Amino acid sequence: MFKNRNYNYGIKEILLVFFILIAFSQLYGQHDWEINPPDYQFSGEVNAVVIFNEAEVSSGSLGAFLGDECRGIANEPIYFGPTGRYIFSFLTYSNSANGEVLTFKYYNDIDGQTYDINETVTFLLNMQEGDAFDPLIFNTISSELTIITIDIKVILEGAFSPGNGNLMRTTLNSEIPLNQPYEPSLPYFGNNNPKWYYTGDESVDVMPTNVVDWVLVELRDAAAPNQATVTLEKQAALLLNTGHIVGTDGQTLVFNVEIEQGLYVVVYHRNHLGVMSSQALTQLGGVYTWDFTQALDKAYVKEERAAYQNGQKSLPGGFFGMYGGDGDGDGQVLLQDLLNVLNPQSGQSGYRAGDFDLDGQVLLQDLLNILNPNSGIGSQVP
Ligand SMILES: [Ca+2]
Ligand SMILES: [Ca+2]
Repeated sequence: MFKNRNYNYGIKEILLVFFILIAFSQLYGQHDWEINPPDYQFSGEVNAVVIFNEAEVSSGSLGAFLGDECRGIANEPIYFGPTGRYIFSFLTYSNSANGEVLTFKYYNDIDGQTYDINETVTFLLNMQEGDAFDPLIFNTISSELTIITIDIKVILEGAFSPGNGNLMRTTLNSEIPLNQPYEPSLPYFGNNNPKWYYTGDESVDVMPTNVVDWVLVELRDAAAPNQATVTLEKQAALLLNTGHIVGTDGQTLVFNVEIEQGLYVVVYHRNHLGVMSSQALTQLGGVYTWDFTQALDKAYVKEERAAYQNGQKSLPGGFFGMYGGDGDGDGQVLLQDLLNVLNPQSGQSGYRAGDFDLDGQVLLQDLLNILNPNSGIGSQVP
């Protein structure tokens, strides 16, 4: 009896310490990992140190995962006196006695970021992977995200009107929406998949008077332009009458990306054909610059279209710009742009897809000066 009471008291004490530990650990872990151990039949122990920036960490949290599913959490490492190392010691869980390959993430409480761990552990019932004296070594996969600035210059054929040091007119300025226009309701004039569809929330409080229109800037990373099909990052931005593209803050565009091979830039406009840089951009003092307006071959042309050299259009005065006339955003100037876009909007004013010359009205000139001459042209963006 006496022994029994003593025993119960001991459990309560242990539980109290346990709950204090849990409460305490929750002060540290700002990650959103969760696990409910009773959901699992089997467990196995992992003891590891984490290397971050070439040094073993002494804080933060370590999580085990199967896909997106959390399978164990060490909310903080334990200091192990004999070796002076900080060990993440925790149970991982599974309903398969063996064979599941667990991946790991490290939550860094100092920068508030989560990092993938390079190593994996194959779960085995009652396993003990590593111990305090000889822990597993987990390496964080370093993130090379860097802030870069991008200075792009481009002309929209429809707005082209050089003079007074500028390249385009801003006739449409008062009609330009304050929110980026690249997330229209679909289908967009019969097209379910506009090339430039983008759900970002870029907006301005007031549209600067030197803005021609919104454009969409997309960065790609590839070893060669014909392989540049994977998007790194996109941003809706403002095209100025000088041809320069700026962010909604009026400053040079800023991106936070990891460039592994070569940086290619794509510029889209809602009713002009997109263009991609024909070469990887190089940087000078952290600024990546590309001027599409200087030469025809600044815009990439697919290999099978090389003979035509029509990645963009030759304009009067030795300038080069994006072809107008793609009203439905499918990357081609075709009959549908006349039938589905221009014709139904004929005579309308405002911010219209069929207003290819960006003068605020859908008129015969949009057909005669832009759509007809460009009929049959397709975007060369890969
Ligand atoms: Ca089209
Ligand atoms: Ca017009």
